[in-house]
Amino acid sequence: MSEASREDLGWIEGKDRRLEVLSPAPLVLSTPVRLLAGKRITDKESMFVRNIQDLAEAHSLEPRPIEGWEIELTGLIDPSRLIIHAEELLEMDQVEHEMVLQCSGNGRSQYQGTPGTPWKQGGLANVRFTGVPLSAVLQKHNVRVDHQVKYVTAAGADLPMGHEFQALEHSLPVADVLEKSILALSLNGEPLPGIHGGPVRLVTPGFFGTMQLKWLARLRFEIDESPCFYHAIEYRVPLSPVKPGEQFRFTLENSRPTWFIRLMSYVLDPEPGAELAAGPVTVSGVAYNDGSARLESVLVSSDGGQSWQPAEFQAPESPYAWYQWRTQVNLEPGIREIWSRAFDAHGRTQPLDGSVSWNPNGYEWTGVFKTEVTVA
Ligand SMILES: Nc1nc2c(c(=O)[nH]1)N[C@H]1C(S)=C(S)[C@@H](COP(=O)(O)O)O[C@H]1N2
Ligand SMILES: [Mo]
Repeated sequence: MSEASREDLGWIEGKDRRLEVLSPAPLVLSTPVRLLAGKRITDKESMFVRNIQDLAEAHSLEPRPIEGWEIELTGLIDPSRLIIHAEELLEMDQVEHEMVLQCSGNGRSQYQGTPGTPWKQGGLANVRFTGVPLSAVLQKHNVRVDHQVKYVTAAGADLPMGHEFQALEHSLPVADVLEKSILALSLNGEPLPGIHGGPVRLVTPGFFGTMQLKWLARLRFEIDESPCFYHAIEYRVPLSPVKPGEQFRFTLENSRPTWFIRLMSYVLDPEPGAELAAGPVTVSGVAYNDGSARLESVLVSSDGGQSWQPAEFQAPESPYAWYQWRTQVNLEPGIREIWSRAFDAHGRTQPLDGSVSWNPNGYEWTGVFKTEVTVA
């Protein structure tokens, strides 16, 4: 364990100073609503950071050298071990995904009595990742994946630093990995910054942030899910509802990983706590899901859900990107809440009471979004 990984590594030069430090080590930075509002793409300066483990040499917004970076592939593949030299990816055809990057703990502070980082809505971004499909790399090297393989387990080069001193790794369903995962080399058209996983990140659109493994070093093709603490105990939700406060012992059988992004919408403008004049106000925000169905509508209420009006939006080209929506509401004087609620073509929506999906670690908040403003 490197000592540097345990201490506060300081501010990331170039990050917007308005980011809120939720933890100095491991580094967790939350993006204030005003830095997300009105922008289709979240710039690297405004992007949230969620390290479970720090990697001292990657504590920068600068790109990291790709020369000499290796990714080891093992498990039920033929050949049984393969080293990918990251430089070779530069020569291959690249694909781009505009996509939501969202921590599965985002919105946690709205649940009662859940431990962990008290995220409001700042663990969220919409960015462009570019890289080489993992399936193309396998094809290039004539790698055969055994038909028994069910999961691909990915790990970064970062060192364990949690109480459990286990290295972070996550397992993803092999079908999704072969269909969607890319070895990402760039972010918003520039070489991937160190703090966001450079030089190589495993990016699988439609999956929660924790599954987007930074500083990719190892991939294992396996029958079983990883027993790693962060995959087998944390970053999971029970398969059946648990009452708030109830004890729950996580096993691989009674729970599932926080894999697919849940349907969500947010009011980004006005920002929470804004002071406004009475009358018509333009309200705007974003909405998205896991990319498996288009959004059908976003409804907005300024009277506590008694009446709802549809917002306008245009579907983005990428199914994994957020939709930007806007509408006008009429605000009466007083303390008011502006609510937003999205619906998708699978018939999914945000429950009026988000606490119905309460789970012991407070993941996957998907309740109706509520912003409080003061109207004079
Ligand atoms: N190697 C590695 N990958 C990681 C993490 C980490 O600590 N180490 N944190 C994960 C979590 S929980 C999230 S939400 C996202 C955050 O991505 P960002 O820091 O680029 O915003 O990275 C994920 N990938
Ligand atoms: Mo996360």
